[in-house]
Amino acid sequence: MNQSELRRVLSKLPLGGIRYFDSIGSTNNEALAWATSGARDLSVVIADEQTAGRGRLDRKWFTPKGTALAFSLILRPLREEKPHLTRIVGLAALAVADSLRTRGLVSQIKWPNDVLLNGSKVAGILVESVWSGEEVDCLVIGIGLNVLRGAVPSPELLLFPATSLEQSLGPAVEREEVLHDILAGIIAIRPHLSSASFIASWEKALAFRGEQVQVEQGDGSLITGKLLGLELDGGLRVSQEPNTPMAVRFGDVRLRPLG
Ligand code: BT5
Repeated sequence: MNQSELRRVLSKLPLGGIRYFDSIGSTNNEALAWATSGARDLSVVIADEQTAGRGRLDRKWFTPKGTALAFSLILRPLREEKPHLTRIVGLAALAVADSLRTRGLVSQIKWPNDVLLNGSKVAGILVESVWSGEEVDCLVIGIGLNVLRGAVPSPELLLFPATSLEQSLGPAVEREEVLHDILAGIIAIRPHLSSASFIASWEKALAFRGEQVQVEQGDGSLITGKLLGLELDGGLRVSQEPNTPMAVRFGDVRLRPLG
């Protein structure tokens, strides 16, 4: 990444600080350490390559050099944001979706943390927290976005098909500009975190809404039912057969296999 161009583009935003790495293990690890040692609100860690990028549940996230966006934004939640921190993953997903929409692309959010283009994963989000006693002190929003084709791992490494912006837009995508737009989106949407319209926009962007899905929960158990929408805390509302709506708070959504 061209660092001076990166800093020039990002200078338009009210960021708390910027740390850039040509190569790093995981930007989330760096951001968690920085948050613990007093990083300001809206500090951001950006890397051109990750050698130990992480997904949820210790899954790997691949970020080959020069092909993708991999960054972690530190938020120090305001008092009024603290009751709504389970919505932060939606904030990040909506900001990614908006940055794609301004480029003419319609994406969908695969609950809880994936952004899909044409049914394939183009971005993943990992939100982690730093606690101070019983309270969340900081959140780290890690976002990985496949920009060039070379960012997309080979299919045998994947749980779900993946794609890149290049596959929809061609190779002339400026990573710095996309990063700017996602960060600007997070900053712009953040004041609406507690509103009903926030949940409505998130819900509107959900993939598989109204369809039969299977959700694998954190403990490996499966729930099958119709994806109805979101709970107020950002959990998934699924109607299990015959007709008992329930909330899922951690899991991976798959379309239910036919038959
Ligand atoms: C995620 O987890 O999708 C969260 C990914 C977050 C990555 C960012 S990059 C910046 C920051 N620093 C980090 O270390 N992490 C964050 P999950 O839903 O658990 O999905 C992980 C799965 O996605 C893997 O098991 C693979 O199947 C698949 N995967 C890995 N790399 C991918 C890629 N580049 N594109 C699409 N899918 C990928």
